[in-house]
Amino acid sequence: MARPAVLVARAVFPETVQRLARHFEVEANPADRIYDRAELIEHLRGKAGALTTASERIDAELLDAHPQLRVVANMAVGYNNIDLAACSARGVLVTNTPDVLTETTADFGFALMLAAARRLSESERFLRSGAWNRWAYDLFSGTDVHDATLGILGMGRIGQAIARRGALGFGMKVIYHNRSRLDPALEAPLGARWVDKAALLRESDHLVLVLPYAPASHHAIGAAELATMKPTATLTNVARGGIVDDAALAAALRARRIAAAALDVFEGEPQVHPALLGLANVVLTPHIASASVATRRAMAELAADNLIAALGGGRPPTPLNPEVLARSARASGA
Ligand code: 8YV
Repeated sequence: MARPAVLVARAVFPETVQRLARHFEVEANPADRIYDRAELIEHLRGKAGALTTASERIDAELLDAHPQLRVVANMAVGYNNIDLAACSARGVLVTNTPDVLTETTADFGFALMLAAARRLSESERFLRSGAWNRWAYDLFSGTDVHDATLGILGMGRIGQAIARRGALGFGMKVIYHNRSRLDPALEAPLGARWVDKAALLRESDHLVLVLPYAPASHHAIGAAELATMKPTATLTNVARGGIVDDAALAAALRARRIAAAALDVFEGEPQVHPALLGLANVVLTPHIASASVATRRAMAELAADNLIAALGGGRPPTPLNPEVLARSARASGA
């Protein structure tokens, strides 16, 4: 029987591609060209599976062009690049890569928060420019992180991992807002307290965004929300571009409406709002929160595990729409 064909849409570890090639006819993309829509549709021709990243948009139009496509394995925990309902409606299984990136992403979120609060990038740029010629009592004085109030918007796995770092490592008071409250058994060791969004904005010294992007979270932080934050507060976004209104944030930072921000994700990335680029009090990184070598390997391997299991008729480790599996099991009489 012919082996299924799969597309690895972006460059990944060669070992992962080699592993997939033991199971499938693989079309890889070692040059790491980012396919535009027409190219992606073209490259998916004849493919039963695809290993995608956040840069590939999988929607109804693309699915309708490829009725043979059965599995989309996204190498990311976030999946706002995929129309999950459209996939489910067409029996296409979708998987993501949760858990393996939780601690690495939390490390980076915490690092960004520290960098914003203690003005790390700004002061380093100053030193490198040759402008440092003396100590001064107020040179780059920032805001303390220890003992401060850490606010978390979106208290999923990564939010909880950031809260652990804050509560247990830095003695921070943790407040959070989430659609649903955590189990008290999870709240207790962190001393974490659920608050409504208005209180979260008002009370946080350092607010970290870790919620998934969805139409409902579009511009969850805009001018109105920023206006209610403390003028000494910092804002960190390791979630998705579009959750913050970047233009409104730039205006708030310029007006010192809040003290500083740190952003790893942007609306329309890799484009960055030009107003942000010109500001000293914002730390900007190119969507690298999950980028430790070990974690990126684990993400690639988990995406491959998912493809291999799903196209082999097994149960993939991390399905997003397992109802599709149940349906195909029924259809095959399994
Ligand atoms: C990925 C991420 O690197 O997992 C996510 O949701 O944002 C990052 O870890 C990126 O999305 C590439 O797919």
